[in-house]
Amino acid sequence: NGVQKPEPRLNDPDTLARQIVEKLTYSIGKNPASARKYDWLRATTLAVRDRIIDHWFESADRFAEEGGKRVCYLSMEFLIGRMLRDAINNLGLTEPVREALARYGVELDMIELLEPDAALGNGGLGRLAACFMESMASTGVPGYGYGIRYVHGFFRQEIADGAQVELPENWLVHGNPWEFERRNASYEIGFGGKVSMIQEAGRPARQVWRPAERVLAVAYDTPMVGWRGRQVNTLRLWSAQALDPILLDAFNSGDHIGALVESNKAEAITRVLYPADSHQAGQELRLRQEYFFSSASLQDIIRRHLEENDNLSNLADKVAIQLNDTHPAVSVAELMRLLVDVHGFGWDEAWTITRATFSYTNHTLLPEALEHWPIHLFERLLPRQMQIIYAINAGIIREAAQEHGYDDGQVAAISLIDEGNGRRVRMGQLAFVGSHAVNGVSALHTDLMKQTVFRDLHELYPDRIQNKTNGVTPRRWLMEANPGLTGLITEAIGPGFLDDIEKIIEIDDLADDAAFRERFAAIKRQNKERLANVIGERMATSVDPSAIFDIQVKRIHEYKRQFLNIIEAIALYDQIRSHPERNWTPRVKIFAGKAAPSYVQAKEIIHLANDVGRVINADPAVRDLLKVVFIPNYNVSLAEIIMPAADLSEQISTAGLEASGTGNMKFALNGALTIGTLDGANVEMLEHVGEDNIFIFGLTASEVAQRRREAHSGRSIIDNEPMLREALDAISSGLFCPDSPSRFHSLVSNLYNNDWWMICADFKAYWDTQRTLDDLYTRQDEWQAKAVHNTARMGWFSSDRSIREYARDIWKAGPGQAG
Ligand code: 26W
Repeated sequence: NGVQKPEPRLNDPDTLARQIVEKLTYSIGKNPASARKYDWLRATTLAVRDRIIDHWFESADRFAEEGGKRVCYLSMEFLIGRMLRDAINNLGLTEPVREALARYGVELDMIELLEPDAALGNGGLGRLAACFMESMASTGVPGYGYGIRYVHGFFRQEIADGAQVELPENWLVHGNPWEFERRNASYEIGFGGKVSMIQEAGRPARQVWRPAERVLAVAYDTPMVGWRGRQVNTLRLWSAQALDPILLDAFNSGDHIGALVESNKAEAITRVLYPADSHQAGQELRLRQEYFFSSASLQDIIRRHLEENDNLSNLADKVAIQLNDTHPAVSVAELMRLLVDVHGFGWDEAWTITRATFSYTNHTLLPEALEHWPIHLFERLLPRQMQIIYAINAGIIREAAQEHGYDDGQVAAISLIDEGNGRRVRMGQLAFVGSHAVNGVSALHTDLMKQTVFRDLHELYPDRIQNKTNGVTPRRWLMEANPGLTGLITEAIGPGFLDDIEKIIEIDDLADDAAFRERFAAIKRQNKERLANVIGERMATSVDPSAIFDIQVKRIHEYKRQFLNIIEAIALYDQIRSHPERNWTPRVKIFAGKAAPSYVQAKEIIHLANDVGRVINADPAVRDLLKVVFIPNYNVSLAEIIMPAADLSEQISTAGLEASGTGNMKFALNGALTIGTLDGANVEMLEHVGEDNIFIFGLTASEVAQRRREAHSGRSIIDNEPMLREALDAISSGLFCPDSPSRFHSLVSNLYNNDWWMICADFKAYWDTQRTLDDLYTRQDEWQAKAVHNTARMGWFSSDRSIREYARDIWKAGPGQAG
């Protein structure tokens, strides 16, 4: 076609060194002698980026040529972390880049640390979206991520006098070399205003929405490089801008501040990520964010479709849109509006297209996390979408009553409008009815979806819910985070597992090979030393790498039960002091994670972990048999250091509450043993690694439900369990917080009063299991054999497998799918 193809780029260190220096010179204006580390990072990024762009164009051309079905993954969060290491690993450039930089005395590992994390997410849901983007590119699915370009990502956490302090995060201050602004891809997004019926001659009457406000959504694209660079997909993030950045009338009449009010208000939409992952914010700005990115994404999808097709009637054959939780669920109403009001479709045909296009993933059953918007707010901000939701609801109710004979009670249960709580729109119900497939993220979670939140809709549409167990990308979470282990496995079984992670099972028999086990253990030891150094540097606490590294890292939440873990630490402290003669196995209990700023109990748990650590770590009586450390500011980059360094992974949520978990998978893949409840994906991990290689304790989900029905309380358990009672008494006495002895009183009294999270109920089983692990750790051969089995048997938990299942069962897109 006459377009000149760029010369293929060579991947040898000479070529790379030349290109990096060229970037340094002509893009950054430095020479190798004057360049600082940060300049080298930028130059390296730009040189690597050029190669990615070549692959990116190739991928785009290929999709256009093939005309296959595309997947659009709509997510309010993408918790990506650093990008350079991932990009060069997937391009196979790690060693040549390392060597190229070494020629100038620059260490790749050092400059990588200067890249800020892209922390556009809270936790599990956002990180899953990032793993899925990488896996779509790696498995050949034409995937487009759509989300929000927050100026401020997830807050930075500092610990001051034991308490969490939130500080703003500023990842864009030095610019972002990975993104490309696309001025040509920008759309108007309306809010508020009125809907009126218009009747034009010779056409059916139709509704027209005239928004009172409009803002511009501007696209920023980031390439997502798949394994071996075979495919590069696009993450498109929307930034809000005012249509008129300065109101000239106001400015000219001297009101310089007033002239900027509009643009401030518009830009506020994408200024900051909401840091709550378990309570609905309920604020107007949040709903604005949700609609803003939903509408922009749909307008973009429609525009591209119409560039390649005559009309929208075949939309569902060409695009699958995945809703990552209900945050983009307003898309269901918005697509209906665009089809009916803007593109002239009849209601029924529009509804068929909409349902065939969307699918929805649920990530939580916690009632307080389910999104529901007050009708008055919804109506004021999105009047036409509200009308459409009423109309969708009427259709569903008609179907339920006429075809299935539903009575009023059953109708109320499936209604999109919750009449009981001051009238609200239930976003889960909207996402469900607007989708052809709805999925949970682990087998247990999917079962519970059918039995609880979606019981009535499941009855009405029994084929709609299916399971898609989560996974994690082995590139970031094994190869990049644990090069030592990757090298050992490659030596043992060859590099085949890098392309097909399920081949990692080939090391399973080496669990019986003493020499292999020793090398496996030696790598774990190095990774523990690396983490010990981080702990030493950041917190001036020394920890002994020969102790068990017992780690719980994740968002802080009552249902995740960091409190149970801390109570066990206190009980152990007490026992070590009372029985110094016993043969205690040294342990380091490591915590990290952020609490939502308004979540009082979660912040108290952080405070307790820090207070307990201060006392225990300073007590000579424990003789370093026990340490408790809380590492501040948990993020993706810290996780990459932590996961490979764990002996023991804590996955101890109250059964039935953790939808899946993905940290559990990262730890086990890196050879940690798991202590955990029968919750989320732990259940399937048990099936894969075998019951000898995982340490399960505690109530099951149905036992928890049963106890809650019986209004179980902790008091009688505490009275009969001296170790638990003494630990709680120690907390209540102010032993860990002499400056304010009542600090943790409410945390403790909750246990006596109702023990909602079953901490008392599970304490003894947890304690006993921990002591079994103490004992096992003294038999290193056995422990390391189990660790090898864990790594060997975790291949199934790759996000490549998850993505292939979505592609085959839900999207009908990607390699091997018609379309
Ligand atoms: C509206 C406030 C809000 C924001 C985010 C409520 C809920 C969320 C997310 C759904 C919370 C979340 O991240 N859930 C986690 O999703 C992971 C990926 O599927 C699972 O592995 C975790 O178990 C689940 O807690």
